[in-house]
Amino acid sequence: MRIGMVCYPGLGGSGIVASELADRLTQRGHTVYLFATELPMRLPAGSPVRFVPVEVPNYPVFPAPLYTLALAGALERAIREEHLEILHTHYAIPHAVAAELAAEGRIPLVHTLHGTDVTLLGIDPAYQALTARALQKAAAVTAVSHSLAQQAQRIFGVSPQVIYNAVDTQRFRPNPQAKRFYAAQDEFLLVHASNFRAVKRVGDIVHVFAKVRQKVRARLVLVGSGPERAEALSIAHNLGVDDSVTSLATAKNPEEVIGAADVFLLASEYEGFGQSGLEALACGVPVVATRVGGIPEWLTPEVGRLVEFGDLEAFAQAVVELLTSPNLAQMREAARNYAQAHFNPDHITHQYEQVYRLAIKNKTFEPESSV
Ligand code: GMT
Repeated sequence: MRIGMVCYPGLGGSGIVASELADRLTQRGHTVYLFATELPMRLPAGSPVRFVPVEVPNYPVFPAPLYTLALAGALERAIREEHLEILHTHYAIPHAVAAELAAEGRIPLVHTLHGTDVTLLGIDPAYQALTARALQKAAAVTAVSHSLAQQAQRIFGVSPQVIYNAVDTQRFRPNPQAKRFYAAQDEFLLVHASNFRAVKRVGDIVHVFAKVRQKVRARLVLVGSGPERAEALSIAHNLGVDDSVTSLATAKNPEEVIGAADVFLLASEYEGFGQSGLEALACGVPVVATRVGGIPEWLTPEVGRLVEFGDLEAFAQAVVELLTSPNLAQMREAARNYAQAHFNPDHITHQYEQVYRLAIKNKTFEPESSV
């Protein structure tokens, strides 16, 4: 198939899912054009995916750069000149509307919902109606968890097919020998990785860490960067634990740190799926996370603990319980086996291929009316 794929290029989970999927599709013989404003960070070096940069020209008359229109223009051109057979967008806003504008019923559209495109931006009156219309007209809509699919039904009136995210267990693997770079021999290593947006509640992670430190010797590594990073570090300072907190803002290979951890922490207020937690499991690292969104769909008691959002005392207790559990080694092994068995990239790529094939076969995407 000749597939067009659209994503955001930064450290966000949807860009990671899209880039890795695009690459795997090329390995299975498809031609994939990946549209983004910059080369997506997780696109493997040397990948045969054809990256199409979306240039967003600005002009003093415009109140802001016209990303949606520029993207639609790039997609329209590729449909005509590269003969795309299907277009798959990641993160609905504004990609679903841009794709519809570009395709006008000529090729089927598939949209994957990831999280805040439904729960936060999806309920914004500025975006809701047009996004709902675009999703309803699509050949297929998928969501990364059942929880998110239910929200999409309520907010956009669509019934997405659930396709869980995959994890690359070659890349995300145990790396215990690196622990010595971050913690002393008698210290536990706790790791959190994210894009430090408010929804990730990194401040809560630091509060939890301070509580854990009252019980066991431990260090915290914060991997990644974003708007809440400075605030999180200032909380560490105010709580007097900054000496035990390391911030790796520009880690190129987060898996090397995550793979060295004893426990991974995810305190989010919401997660459509929670990709970083799954990556930790693949590294053989048990996860303590909040019971929100799609997380309870993959975080089982055999590989981690769920705690109620905002209950920092219970969070810290769960972390200490795991760290001091005689079953920790067993749990580590179980975590990796579980990630390998249930979130296998080949299996998940095949699920998307089936969605594409069906969409192309059922060509029910003619324009509703033509002028
Ligand atoms: O929805 C977002 O916040 C953005 C999105 C992204 O692009 O970073 O992240 C979402 O997609 C990931 C991949 O499917 C999920 O693992 C994340 O849970 C989800 N983030 C949120 O829902 C907050």
